[in-house]
Amino acid sequence: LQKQALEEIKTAESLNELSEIKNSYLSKKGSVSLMMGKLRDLPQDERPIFGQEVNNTKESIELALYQKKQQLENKELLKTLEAEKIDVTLPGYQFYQGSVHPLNQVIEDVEDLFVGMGYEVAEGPELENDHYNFEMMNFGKDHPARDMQDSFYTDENMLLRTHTSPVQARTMLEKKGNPLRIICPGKVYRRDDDDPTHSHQFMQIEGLVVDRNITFANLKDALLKMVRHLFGPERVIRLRPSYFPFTEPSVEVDVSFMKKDGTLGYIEILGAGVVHPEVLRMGGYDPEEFQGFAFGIGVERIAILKYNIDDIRHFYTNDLRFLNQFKGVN
Ligand code: FA5
Repeated sequence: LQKQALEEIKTAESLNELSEIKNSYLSKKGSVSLMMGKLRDLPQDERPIFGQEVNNTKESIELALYQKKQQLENKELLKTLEAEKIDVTLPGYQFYQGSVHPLNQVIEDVEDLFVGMGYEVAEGPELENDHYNFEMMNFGKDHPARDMQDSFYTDENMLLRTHTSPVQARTMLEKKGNPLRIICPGKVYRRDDDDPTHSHQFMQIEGLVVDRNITFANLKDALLKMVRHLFGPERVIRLRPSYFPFTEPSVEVDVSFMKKDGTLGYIEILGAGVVHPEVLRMGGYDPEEFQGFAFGIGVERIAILKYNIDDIRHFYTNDLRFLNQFKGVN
């Protein structure tokens, strides 16, 4: 029996075949078990020797099965490896890698600069309450300056924010009278006609610092640091006195650029000023103790100047011929 089993195992060609062989010898009704069953029919004194022999047979079959199984498994593994061989000399697939949108590159750059100066990044909703967008920013209900930011209202009280300044009010209330430094990038919306430097939806980065002993000099320092960081020392900047209901005094900052005809032009990149005492008071700060400065940067305008773009609309048409030029710029 043992000889026959070992012979069968030796010639088995697959794992399936091997498992059938195992069944036919070792299962409950297999030959080895049947043999063991014969034990009862034998005289008492022959039983131990017979039992021993059947056990030996069983063990040698098990061992042979085990060895053969390993051998067959190795063979199959080799077969799969052979079949799945990779030809490293074949040309690879091309992966198309995206790039960071130029406006996000500007935002990340400005954020990094201010975070390095201790500012926190804040956010606010794009669908904003009239209360935060205007009233907390010191525009009364019929304030004429509301016309400066012609708005998209969704109902009487809600509108698409016209600037990132409402985040100033939200942050002040959140900080409950404690000093703060924030930078807040985001989308804003106005009923402006689209042209090469205006879009009805554009991006701003708001900055706000509230602390003790803050003056206009701190604002000028922050703005100059930013402009130099973005454009280098050779650009000319111009500070113009301006008006916003939420800052006093207020300025607008223009940056020079070379026009197509070779003459110098200026593009307005931001509005800024010293926070109006009324805005501080509404935000929960005593203007006798605290002062602040704030600015709102036009992100597209920065990108236009930095990368010499001739039309703001390029940023929103998702033309890959345009976008691919910004791969790895930052
Ligand atoms: C404001 O929106 C003020 N909230 C800025 C501010 C913040 C002032 C904090 C003082 C303190 P203004 O409307 O000027 O201001 O817009 C700010 C900047 O956004 C502009 O300088 C310009 O760079 C950009 N901007 C304005 N309108 C558009 C537009 N339609 N398309 C693209 N950029 C625009």
